[in-house]
Amino acid sequence: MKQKIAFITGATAGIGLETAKILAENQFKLILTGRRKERLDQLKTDLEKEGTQVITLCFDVRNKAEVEQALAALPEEWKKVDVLINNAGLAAGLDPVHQAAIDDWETMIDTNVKGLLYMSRIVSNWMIEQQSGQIINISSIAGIESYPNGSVYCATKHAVNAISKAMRIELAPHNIKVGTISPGALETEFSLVRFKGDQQKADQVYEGFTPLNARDIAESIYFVLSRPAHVNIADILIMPTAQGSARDIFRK
Ligand code: NDP
Ligand code: 8X3
Repeated sequence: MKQKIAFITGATAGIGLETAKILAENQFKLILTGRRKERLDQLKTDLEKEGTQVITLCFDVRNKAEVEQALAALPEEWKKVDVLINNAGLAAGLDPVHQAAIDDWETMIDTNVKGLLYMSRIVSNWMIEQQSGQIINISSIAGIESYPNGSVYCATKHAVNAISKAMRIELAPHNIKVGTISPGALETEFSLVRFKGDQQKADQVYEGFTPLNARDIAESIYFVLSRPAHVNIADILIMPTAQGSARDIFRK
């Protein structure tokens, strides 16, 4: 049977990294991206040792020209992508609109919304050509609820949901599945990035309860990918047991 090709953005850490591992365990060929080349190189070495075929692409999803060039340079055989996981994303800052840094807004919008669109524009055309494929966009509980100080991050994830719903309708006639995964509190490098390297602030986010880990989400992604051809899971909202809503987390 032909091995499937999965394209994962943001595979150098967190959800993307664990998803790469779980898909490698399940015989996928992988195209993995991120901006940190050394991490991509290490991941490729590790996965290839286990027999997985891997192509790494080092680019910034915010840069349209870089995205276009990197994807255009893929060997033709590797453009027959079965699965696209638009995972690269981040929060920058946690501040009210009247105080937040405008650069942070631009970083989040350019990465979480525009980067996802640049990727989807190209890869969905490859999928249309083969009349099959599956796109999973990593959204968030922040795409369903808005919380104070998270206005623009929440807006980007609401946008991911809106784009995903429209794309599902657009691509259904082409036999392409589109869905989202919406995690709640999940310990990765996410908070370290949000608080710009302040480890203490990042650790506080996960104090007093057991957060989700990246493997929890990777397993859900694999569950969605392994459904029969006629089943498309449109969204999964996953929270830690201690979490009731984006703002309500029971801490001991
Ligand atoms: P991590 O910070 O651990 O990983 C983020 C990944 O995205 C890294 O591989 C990073 O790679 C990549 N990335 C970020 N910006 C860019 C960019 N401009 N160009 C290319 N790659 C980029 O965080 P998570 O794994 O937690 O985050 C993954 C997704 O999950 C995000 O979309 C996030 O919004 C979402 N999410 C996270 C939650 C959480 O609480 N952790 C909860 C809900 C959703 P590199 O730095 O090498 O470029
Ligand atoms: C990340 C989860 O609650 O920090 O998407 O927005 S949250």
